[in-house]
Amino acid sequence: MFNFLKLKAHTTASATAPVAPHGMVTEVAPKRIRGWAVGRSSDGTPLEVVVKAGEIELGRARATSELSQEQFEESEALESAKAFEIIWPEPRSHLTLEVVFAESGIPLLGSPRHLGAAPWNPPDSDFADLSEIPDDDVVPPLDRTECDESALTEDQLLWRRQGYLILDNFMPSDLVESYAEARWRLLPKVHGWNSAVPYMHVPEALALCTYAPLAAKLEELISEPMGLHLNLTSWVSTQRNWHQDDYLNPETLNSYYAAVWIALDDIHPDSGPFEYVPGSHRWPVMRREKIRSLMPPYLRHGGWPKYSEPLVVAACEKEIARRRAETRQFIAKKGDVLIWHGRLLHRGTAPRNPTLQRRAMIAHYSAIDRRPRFPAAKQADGGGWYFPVNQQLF
Ligand SMILES: O=C(O)CCC(=O)C(=O)O
Ligand SMILES: [Fe+2]
Repeated sequence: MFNFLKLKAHTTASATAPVAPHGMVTEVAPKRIRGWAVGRSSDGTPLEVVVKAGEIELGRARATSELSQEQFEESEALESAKAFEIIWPEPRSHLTLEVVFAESGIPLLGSPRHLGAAPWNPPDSDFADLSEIPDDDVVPPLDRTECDESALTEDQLLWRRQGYLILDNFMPSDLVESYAEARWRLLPKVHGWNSAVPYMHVPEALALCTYAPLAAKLEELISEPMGLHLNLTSWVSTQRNWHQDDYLNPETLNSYYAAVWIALDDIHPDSGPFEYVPGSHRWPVMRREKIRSLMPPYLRHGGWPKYSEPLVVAACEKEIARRRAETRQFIAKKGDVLIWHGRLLHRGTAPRNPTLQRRAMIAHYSAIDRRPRFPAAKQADGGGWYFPVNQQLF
Protein backbone atom coordinates (compact mmCIF):
# COMPACT_ATOMS: atom_id res chain seq x y z
CA MET A 1 0.00 0.00 0.00
CA PHE A 2 0.96 3.52 -0.56
CA ASN A 3 1.54 4.17 3.14
CA PHE A 4 4.99 2.72 2.62
CA LEU A 5 5.86 5.31 0.10
CA LYS A 6 8.84 7.31 1.22
CA LEU A 7 9.59 10.75 0.08
CA LYS A 8 12.73 12.80 -0.16
CA ALA A 9 12.84 16.37 -1.32
CA HIS A 10 15.93 18.20 -2.44
CA THR A 11 16.13 21.87 -2.95
CA THR A 12 19.11 24.10 -2.83
CA ALA A 13 20.16 27.67 -2.63
CA SER A 14 22.02 28.11 -5.90
CA ALA A 15 24.69 30.77 -5.82
CA THR A 16 23.47 32.26 -9.08
CA ALA A 17 19.72 32.06 -8.63
CA PRO A 18 18.22 35.35 -7.42
CA VAL A 19 15.40 33.40 -5.84
CA ALA A 20 16.53 30.24 -4.11
CA PRO A 21 14.60 27.27 -5.42
CA HIS A 22 12.24 26.30 -2.76
CA GLY A 23 9.18 24.19 -2.51
CA MET A 24 6.89 21.96 -0.60
CA VAL A 25 5.16 18.73 -1.42
CA THR A 26 1.61 18.95 -0.17
CA GLU A 27 0.08 15.72 -1.38
CA VAL A 28 1.35 12.36 -2.55
CA ALA A 29 -0.93 9.80 -4.13
CA PRO A 30 0.04 6.57 -5.96
CA LYS A 31 -0.23 8.31 -9.34
CA ARG A 32 0.19 11.95 -8.48
CA ILE A 33 2.22 14.42 -6.51
CA ARG A 34 1.24 17.99 -5.77
CA GLY A 35 2.92 20.93 -4.16
CA TRP A 36 4.16 24.40 -4.78
CA ALA A 37 7.50 25.75 -5.79
CA VAL A 38 9.19 29.05 -6.31
CA GLY A 39 12.50 29.81 -7.89
CA ARG A 40 14.13 31.57 -10.80
CA SER A 41 17.63 31.20 -12.17
CA SER A 42 19.89 34.12 -13.01
CA ASP A 43 19.42 33.84 -16.76
CA GLY A 44 15.65 33.60 -16.39
CA THR A 45 15.56 29.86 -17.17
CA PRO A 46 12.56 28.46 -15.36
CA LEU A 47 13.43 26.03 -12.65
CA GLU A 48 11.87 22.65 -12.94
CA VAL A 49 10.50 20.27 -10.39
CA VAL A 50 11.39 16.70 -11.30
CA VAL A 51 9.89 13.67 -9.61
CA LYS A 52 12.04 10.56 -9.79
CA ALA A 53 11.74 7.01 -8.57
CA GLY A 54 15.33 5.81 -8.47
CA GLU A 55 16.69 6.51 -11.94
CA ILE A 56 13.23 6.64 -13.52
CA GLU A 57 11.80 10.04 -14.09
CA LEU A 58 8.07 10.09 -13.41
CA GLY A 59 7.39 13.62 -14.48
CA ARG A 60 8.41 17.23 -14.33
CA ALA A 61 6.79 20.62 -13.98
CA ARG A 62 7.93 24.20 -14.07
CA ALA A 63 8.51 26.25 -10.95
CA THR A 64 8.46 29.75 -12.27
CA SER A 65 8.01 32.75 -10.10
CA GLU A 66 8.60 36.45 -10.23
CA LEU A 67 9.15 36.69 -6.51
CA SER A 68 12.06 38.68 -5.17
CA GLN A 69 14.24 37.22 -2.45
CA GLU A 70 12.56 39.55 0.01
CA GLN A 71 9.07 38.48 -1.00
CA PHE A 72 10.20 34.89 -0.92
CA GLU A 73 11.14 35.26 2.72
CA GLU A 74 7.67 36.54 3.53
CA SER A 75 5.12 33.89 4.34
CA GLU A 76 2.72 35.78 2.11
CA ALA A 77 4.83 34.84 -0.83
CA LEU A 78 3.68 31.28 -0.41
CA GLU A 79 0.20 32.35 -1.26
CA SER A 80 1.31 33.45 -4.70
CA ALA A 81 3.78 30.65 -5.28
CA LYS A 82 3.19 28.48 -8.28
CA ALA A 83 1.50 25.21 -7.62
CA PHE A 84 2.54 22.11 -9.47
CA GLU A 85 0.95 18.78 -10.11
CA ILE A 86 2.77 15.88 -11.67
CA ILE A 87 0.81 12.85 -12.78
CA TRP A 88 2.21 9.55 -13.97
CA PRO A 89 0.34 6.65 -15.56
CA GLU A 90 1.14 3.70 -13.30
CA PRO A 91 0.51 3.67 -9.56
CA ARG A 92 3.78 3.61 -7.65
CA SER A 93 4.21 2.24 -4.18
CA HIS A 94 6.96 0.67 -2.08
CA LEU A 95 9.46 3.07 -3.44
CA THR A 96 11.25 6.23 -2.63
CA LEU A 97 10.16 9.20 -4.62
CA GLU A 98 12.61 11.98 -5.00
CA VAL A 99 11.60 15.54 -5.75
CA VAL A 100 14.45 17.42 -7.35
CA PHE A 101 14.72 21.01 -8.45
CA ALA A 102 16.61 21.37 -11.68
CA GLU A 103 18.04 24.24 -13.63
CA SER A 104 18.44 23.77 -17.41
CA GLY A 105 17.97 20.06 -16.86
CA ILE A 106 20.75 19.85 -14.26
CA PRO A 107 19.58 18.86 -10.79
CA LEU A 108 20.41 21.23 -7.99
CA LEU A 109 21.23 19.20 -4.96
CA GLY A 110 20.87 20.48 -1.46
CA SER A 111 19.50 19.71 1.92
CA PRO A 112 16.02 18.26 2.28
CA ARG A 113 13.44 20.81 3.25
CA HIS A 114 9.83 20.93 4.28
CA LEU A 115 9.26 17.27 4.84
CA GLY A 116 9.25 15.49 8.13
CA ALA A 117 9.83 16.93 11.55
CA ALA A 118 11.60 20.19 12.16
CA PRO A 119 15.34 19.45 12.04
CA TRP A 120 16.36 21.68 14.89
CA ASN A 121 16.17 21.90 18.64
CA PRO A 122 14.57 25.18 19.56
CA PRO A 123 16.17 27.09 22.42
CA ASP A 124 14.21 27.18 25.66
CA SER A 125 12.42 30.52 25.35
CA ASP A 126 9.84 32.39 27.36
CA PHE A 127 6.78 34.02 25.83
CA ALA A 128 8.32 37.38 26.77
CA ASP A 129 11.41 36.65 24.64
CA LEU A 130 9.26 36.20 21.55
CA SER A 131 6.75 38.98 22.02
CA GLU A 132 6.29 42.70 22.58
CA ILE A 133 3.53 45.10 23.57
CA PRO A 134 2.44 47.07 20.52
CA ASP A 135 1.91 50.82 20.77
CA ASP A 136 -1.64 51.96 21.26
CA ASP A 137 -1.77 53.94 18.04
CA VAL A 138 -0.96 50.96 15.80
CA VAL A 139 -3.72 48.64 17.04
CA PRO A 140 -7.46 48.81 16.28
CA PRO A 141 -9.51 51.17 18.49
CA LEU A 142 -11.02 48.39 20.61
CA ASP A 143 -7.52 47.21 21.59
CA ARG A 144 -6.28 50.58 22.79
CA THR A 145 -5.70 51.40 26.45
CA GLU A 146 -7.83 54.50 26.05
CA CYS A 147 -11.33 53.52 25.01
CA ASP A 148 -14.73 54.87 25.99
CA GLU A 149 -16.38 51.59 26.93
CA SER A 150 -19.75 53.24 27.50
CA ALA A 151 -19.98 53.95 23.76
CA LEU A 152 -19.43 50.33 22.72
CA THR A 153 -21.96 47.78 21.52
CA GLU A 154 -22.35 44.64 23.59
CA ASP A 155 -20.31 42.62 21.08
CA GLN A 156 -17.58 45.26 20.93
CA LEU A 157 -17.28 45.15 24.70
CA LEU A 158 -17.05 41.35 24.69
CA TRP A 159 -14.41 41.53 21.96
CA ARG A 160 -12.42 44.11 23.91
CA ARG A 161 -12.55 42.04 27.09
CA GLN A 162 -12.20 38.48 25.84
CA GLY A 163 -10.77 38.61 22.30
CA TYR A 164 -13.38 36.41 20.68
CA LEU A 165 -17.06 36.42 19.93
CA ILE A 166 -19.44 33.48 19.63
CA LEU A 167 -22.50 33.97 17.44
CA ASP A 168 -24.99 31.16 17.94
CA ASN A 169 -26.89 29.95 14.91
CA PHE A 170 -25.61 32.93 12.93
CA MET A 171 -25.15 31.49 9.44
CA PRO A 172 -28.24 30.78 7.33
CA SER A 173 -28.59 27.04 6.78
CA ASP A 174 -28.91 27.41 3.00
CA LEU A 175 -25.44 29.03 2.79
CA VAL A 176 -23.97 26.39 5.09
CA GLU A 177 -25.57 23.49 3.27
CA SER A 178 -24.77 24.77 -0.23
CA TYR A 179 -21.12 25.14 0.69
CA ALA A 180 -20.94 21.74 2.46
CA GLU A 181 -22.53 20.08 -0.56
CA ALA A 182 -20.13 21.78 -3.00
CA ARG A 183 -17.12 21.00 -0.81
CA TRP A 184 -17.88 17.27 -0.80
CA ARG A 185 -18.90 17.16 -4.46
CA LEU A 186 -15.62 18.80 -5.55
CA LEU A 187 -13.37 17.19 -2.95
CA PRO A 188 -14.90 14.03 -1.46
CA LYS A 189 -12.36 13.51 1.33
CA VAL A 190 -11.77 14.95 4.77
CA HIS A 191 -8.54 16.81 4.00
CA GLY A 192 -9.29 20.15 2.44
CA TRP A 193 -7.72 22.02 -0.45
CA ASN A 194 -4.07 22.95 -0.04
CA SER A 195 -4.64 26.16 -1.95
CA ALA A 196 -5.12 29.17 0.32
CA VAL A 197 -7.97 30.58 -1.70
CA PRO A 198 -10.75 28.06 -2.45
CA TYR A 199 -13.14 31.04 -2.34
CA MET A 200 -11.71 32.13 -5.71
CA HIS A 201 -12.95 28.90 -7.30
CA VAL A 202 -15.93 27.73 -5.28
CA PRO A 203 -18.77 30.29 -5.36
CA GLU A 204 -20.45 28.65 -2.37
CA ALA A 205 -17.29 29.21 -0.28
CA LEU A 206 -17.20 32.87 -1.26
CA ALA A 207 -20.91 33.31 -0.52
CA LEU A 208 -20.50 31.77 2.93
CA CYS A 209 -17.45 33.80 3.92
CA THR A 210 -18.75 37.11 2.56
CA TYR A 211 -22.21 36.82 4.13
CA ALA A 212 -23.19 40.46 4.72
CA PRO A 213 -24.05 40.24 8.46
CA LEU A 214 -20.69 38.51 9.07
CA ALA A 215 -18.84 41.25 7.17
CA ALA A 216 -20.74 43.86 9.21
CA LYS A 217 -19.80 42.13 12.45
CA LEU A 218 -16.12 41.98 11.48
CA GLU A 219 -16.15 45.67 10.67
CA GLU A 220 -17.90 46.41 13.98
CA LEU A 221 -15.02 44.70 15.81
CA ILE A 222 -12.01 45.88 13.83
CA SER A 223 -13.50 49.22 12.74
CA GLU A 224 -12.39 48.83 9.12
CA PRO A 225 -13.84 46.75 6.26
CA MET A 226 -12.30 43.28 6.33
CA GLY A 227 -11.27 41.26 3.26
CA LEU A 228 -11.14 37.47 3.02
CA HIS A 229 -7.79 35.97 1.95
CA LEU A 230 -7.51 32.46 3.37
CA ASN A 231 -9.74 29.42 3.70
CA LEU A 232 -8.99 26.25 5.63
CA THR A 233 -11.34 23.61 4.34
CA SER A 234 -10.33 20.39 6.08
CA TRP A 235 -13.04 18.43 7.82
CA VAL A 236 -10.58 17.39 10.52
CA SER A 237 -8.58 19.47 12.98
CA THR A 238 -5.49 21.22 11.63
CA GLN A 239 -3.82 20.11 14.89
CA ARG A 240 -1.88 23.36 14.68
CA ASN A 241 -0.84 23.75 18.30
CA TRP A 242 -0.91 26.97 20.42
CA HIS A 243 -0.16 30.21 18.59
CA GLN A 244 -1.38 33.72 17.89
CA ASP A 245 -2.16 34.25 14.20
CA ASP A 246 -0.61 37.72 14.35
CA TYR A 247 2.94 36.38 14.48
CA LEU A 248 2.47 34.88 11.02
CA ASN A 249 1.38 38.22 9.60
CA PRO A 250 3.39 41.23 8.51
CA GLU A 251 4.18 43.21 11.67
CA THR A 252 2.48 46.29 10.29
CA LEU A 253 -0.90 44.57 10.37
CA ASN A 254 -1.14 44.65 14.15
CA SER A 255 -4.43 42.86 14.76
CA TYR A 256 -6.28 44.52 11.91
CA TYR A 257 -7.01 40.87 11.36
CA ALA A 258 -9.61 38.37 12.41
CA ALA A 259 -10.41 34.75 11.73
CA VAL A 260 -13.75 33.01 11.69
CA TRP A 261 -14.66 29.43 12.53
CA ILE A 262 -17.98 28.38 10.95
CA ALA A 263 -19.48 25.06 12.05
CA LEU A 264 -20.98 23.23 9.07
CA ASP A 265 -22.39 20.57 11.34
CA ASP A 266 -22.67 19.87 15.08
CA ILE A 267 -19.11 19.50 16.36
CA HIS A 268 -18.31 16.40 18.39
CA PRO A 269 -16.17 17.07 21.50
CA ASP A 270 -13.87 14.17 20.50
CA SER A 271 -13.31 15.42 16.94
CA GLY A 272 -10.48 17.83 17.87
CA PRO A 273 -12.34 21.10 18.54
CA PHE A 274 -10.94 24.60 18.28
CA GLU A 275 -9.50 25.66 21.64
CA TYR A 276 -8.60 29.14 22.87
CA VAL A 277 -7.45 31.18 25.85
CA PRO A 278 -10.01 33.89 26.68
CA GLY A 279 -8.37 37.27 27.23
CA SER A 280 -5.00 36.26 25.75
CA HIS A 281 -5.45 38.92 23.04
CA ARG A 282 -4.24 41.33 25.74
CA TRP A 283 -0.99 39.45 26.20
CA PRO A 284 2.01 40.78 24.32
CA VAL A 285 2.06 39.87 20.65
CA MET A 286 4.52 37.32 19.35
CA ARG A 287 6.65 38.81 16.61
CA ARG A 288 7.88 36.97 13.56
CA GLU A 289 11.32 38.60 13.59
CA LYS A 290 11.95 37.73 17.23
CA ILE A 291 11.02 34.14 16.46
CA ARG A 292 12.92 33.95 13.19
CA SER A 293 16.05 35.36 14.81
CA LEU A 294 16.11 32.30 17.08
CA MET A 295 15.79 29.94 14.14
CA PRO A 296 18.77 28.72 12.12
CA PRO A 297 19.20 30.82 8.94
CA TYR A 298 18.57 27.84 6.66
CA LEU A 299 15.03 27.63 8.06
CA ARG A 300 14.21 31.32 7.67
CA HIS A 301 12.76 30.84 4.20
CA GLY A 302 9.11 31.02 3.18
CA GLY A 303 8.40 27.78 5.01
CA TRP A 304 9.50 29.19 8.38
CA PRO A 305 6.01 29.15 9.99
CA LYS A 306 6.04 25.36 10.05
CA TYR A 307 9.52 25.18 11.56
CA SER A 308 8.76 27.84 14.16
CA GLU A 309 6.04 25.68 15.72
CA PRO A 310 8.06 23.88 18.40
CA LEU A 311 9.48 27.17 19.66
CA VAL A 312 6.12 28.95 19.64
CA VAL A 313 4.18 26.09 21.21
CA ALA A 314 6.65 25.60 24.07
CA ALA A 315 6.60 29.32 24.90
CA CYS A 316 2.78 29.44 24.79
CA GLU A 317 2.42 26.38 27.02
CA LYS A 318 4.77 27.92 29.57
CA GLU A 319 2.87 31.21 29.50
CA ILE A 320 -0.53 29.52 29.93
CA ALA A 321 0.84 27.68 32.97
CA ARG A 322 2.58 30.76 34.41
CA ARG A 323 -0.62 32.83 34.19
CA ARG A 324 -2.81 29.90 35.21
CA ALA A 325 -4.91 30.89 32.21
CA GLU A 326 -8.21 29.21 31.46
CA THR A 327 -8.68 27.40 28.15
CA ARG A 328 -12.01 26.79 26.43
CA GLN A 329 -13.22 24.73 23.52
CA PHE A 330 -15.71 25.72 20.85
CA ILE A 331 -18.19 22.84 20.83
CA ALA A 332 -20.33 24.38 18.15
CA LYS A 333 -23.69 23.56 16.70
CA LYS A 334 -24.28 23.78 12.95
CA GLY A 335 -24.37 27.42 11.85
CA ASP A 336 -22.55 28.73 14.96
CA VAL A 337 -19.64 31.07 14.42
CA LEU A 338 -16.61 32.00 16.50
CA ILE A 339 -14.63 35.09 15.52
CA TRP A 340 -11.20 35.37 17.08
CA HIS A 341 -8.68 38.15 17.50
CA GLY A 342 -5.30 38.02 15.71
CA ARG A 343 -3.60 37.94 19.09
CA LEU A 344 -5.84 35.33 20.79
CA LEU A 345 -3.94 32.15 21.71
CA HIS A 346 -5.67 29.22 20.06
CA ARG A 347 -5.12 25.79 18.56
CA GLY A 348 -6.79 22.99 16.67
CA THR A 349 -6.73 20.19 19.26
CA ALA A 350 -5.74 16.61 18.52
CA PRO A 351 -8.90 14.53 18.14
CA ARG A 352 -9.61 11.94 20.83
CA ASN A 353 -11.38 9.96 18.12
CA PRO A 354 -9.60 10.42 14.79
CA THR A 355 -12.38 8.71 12.84
CA LEU A 356 -14.78 11.56 13.55
CA GLN A 357 -15.16 14.42 11.10
CA ARG A 358 -15.00 18.03 12.22
CA ARG A 359 -16.89 19.90 9.52
CA ALA A 360 -15.90 23.52 9.50
CA MET A 361 -15.02 26.41 7.25
CA ILE A 362 -12.21 28.55 8.63
CA ALA A 363 -11.76 31.96 7.03
CA HIS A 364 -9.14 34.62 7.69
CA TYR A 365 -9.57 38.34 7.00
CA SER A 366 -7.38 41.45 7.01
CA ALA A 367 -8.38 45.09 6.83
CA ILE A 368 -8.75 45.80 3.11
CA ASP A 369 -6.43 48.82 3.16
CA ARG A 370 -3.64 47.18 5.15
CA ARG A 371 -2.43 44.42 2.82
CA PRO A 372 -0.48 46.35 0.16
CA ARG A 373 0.95 43.16 -1.32
CA PHE A 374 -2.45 41.69 -2.03
CA PRO A 375 -4.48 42.67 -5.09
CA ALA A 376 -7.07 45.37 -4.33
CA ALA A 377 -10.02 43.91 -2.45
CA LYS A 378 -13.34 43.41 -4.23
CA GLN A 379 -16.81 43.41 -2.82
CA ALA A 380 -18.75 40.17 -3.33
CA ASP A 381 -22.44 40.09 -4.27
CA GLY A 382 -23.26 39.02 -0.76
CA GLY A 383 -21.77 42.20 0.65
CA GLY A 384 -18.44 41.23 2.22
CA TRP A 385 -14.97 41.87 0.79
CA TYR A 386 -12.32 39.49 -0.52
CA PHE A 387 -8.82 39.77 -1.97
CA PRO A 388 -8.86 38.33 -5.52
CA VAL A 389 -5.65 36.31 -5.09
CA ASN A 390 -4.79 34.48 -8.26
CA GLN A 391 -3.88 30.92 -7.34
CA GLN A 392 -5.16 27.70 -8.81
CA LEU A 393 -7.23 25.29 -6.75
CA PHE A 394 -5.24 22.29 -5.57
O1 LIG B 1 -7.86 23.67 13.45
C1 LIG B 1 -8.22 24.67 14.04
O2 LIG B 1 -9.37 24.77 14.49
C2 LIG B 1 -7.25 25.84 14.25
C3 LIG B 1 -6.99 26.59 13.00
C4 LIG B 1 -6.10 27.78 13.16
O3 LIG B 1 -5.23 27.86 13.98
C5 LIG B 1 -6.29 28.91 12.26
O4 LIG B 1 -7.11 28.82 11.34
O5 LIG B 1 -5.63 29.95 12.46
FE1 LIG C 1 -4.38 30.00 13.87
